[in-house]
Amino acid sequence: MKMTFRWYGEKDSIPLEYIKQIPNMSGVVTAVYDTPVGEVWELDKILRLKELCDKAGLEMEVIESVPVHEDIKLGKPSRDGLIANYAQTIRNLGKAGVKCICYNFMPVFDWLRTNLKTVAQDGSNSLSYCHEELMRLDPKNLHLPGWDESYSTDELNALIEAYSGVNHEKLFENLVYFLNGIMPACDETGINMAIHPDDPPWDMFGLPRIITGAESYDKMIKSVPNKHNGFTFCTGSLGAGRGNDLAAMAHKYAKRIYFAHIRQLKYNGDKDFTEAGHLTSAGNLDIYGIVKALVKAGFDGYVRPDHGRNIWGEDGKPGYGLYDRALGAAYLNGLFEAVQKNK
Ligand code: CS2
Ligand code: MN
Repeated sequence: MKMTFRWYGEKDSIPLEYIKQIPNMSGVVTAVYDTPVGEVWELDKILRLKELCDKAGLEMEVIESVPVHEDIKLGKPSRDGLIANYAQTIRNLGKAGVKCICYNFMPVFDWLRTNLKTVAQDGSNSLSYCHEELMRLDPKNLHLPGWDESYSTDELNALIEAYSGVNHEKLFENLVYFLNGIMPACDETGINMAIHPDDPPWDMFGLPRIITGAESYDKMIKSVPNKHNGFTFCTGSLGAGRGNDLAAMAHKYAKRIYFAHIRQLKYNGDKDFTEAGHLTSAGNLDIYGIVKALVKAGFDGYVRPDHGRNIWGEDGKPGYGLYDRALGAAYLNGLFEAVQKNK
């Protein structure tokens, strides 16, 4: 296992030096943020990022994310050119020593929450999701926490409309088409693709979501058996689906899980949840059981503490402050060490 930490590049308020000071930190998970989706990431930009990491004594072996253009998900004719660009980005990342790319295939939106700063009794705050509140929003005039800067209302409506002809099967076919198009670049560079599950794992505003649990994992492996087609096992995303047995999934897919995002949820009702500190005792997911299942089944990938709370007065990017994620990393280091020694 290699412990990593997400870093939003030079604009991140958390300096690499601080990240390096977290015990057992092998590297950062980052991305080139100023290239429009669909265009090739220039080698120079990638190497500049790598140089910053090198100087801080941190590896840059994991990228999160190389975003997938909506035209690829929609299966538009322009997709072939966009897939060729994606493959070129993979080759450029390979030249910089990248080993794993996290991506997702969610239409229009990535993660969805209804509140980014839900205050807990102890004064900390975290992200939360309330299904009823989301259902009350006007789908023609959507304003979602964290997404208002990404699209204008017209753009958003046009994009949602474009998906009316894309059901779950079609979206999955488009994913397979995309993967088959990039696997040669992965074979050449040795890079593993690690799809992030849908967050939360159910349809939203009539938009299909297809990476929701064990069935989706089986279908993906069957459709694209190449070993470079693998998973980002995000416990918070999958764990919002009450039917997912995370320890069983961790055990079954350990060798295809190239990247693990570990975080905790506290359930409120059937679909609702609030994100919590990483400890097993802080929520409903058995973090210890998940780590144990991963280790016992031979998991050898990258791990990062996923979303943390804002604590100690920090006003960090929602989910991505320094303190609680550092505590999460420390806790996960302890769990991994204990489980490994008892293996
Ligand atoms: C992440 C996702 O912050 C988060 O919620 O887990 O945004 C993740 O980076 C993407 O879905 C990966 O493509
Ligand atoms: Mn995640």
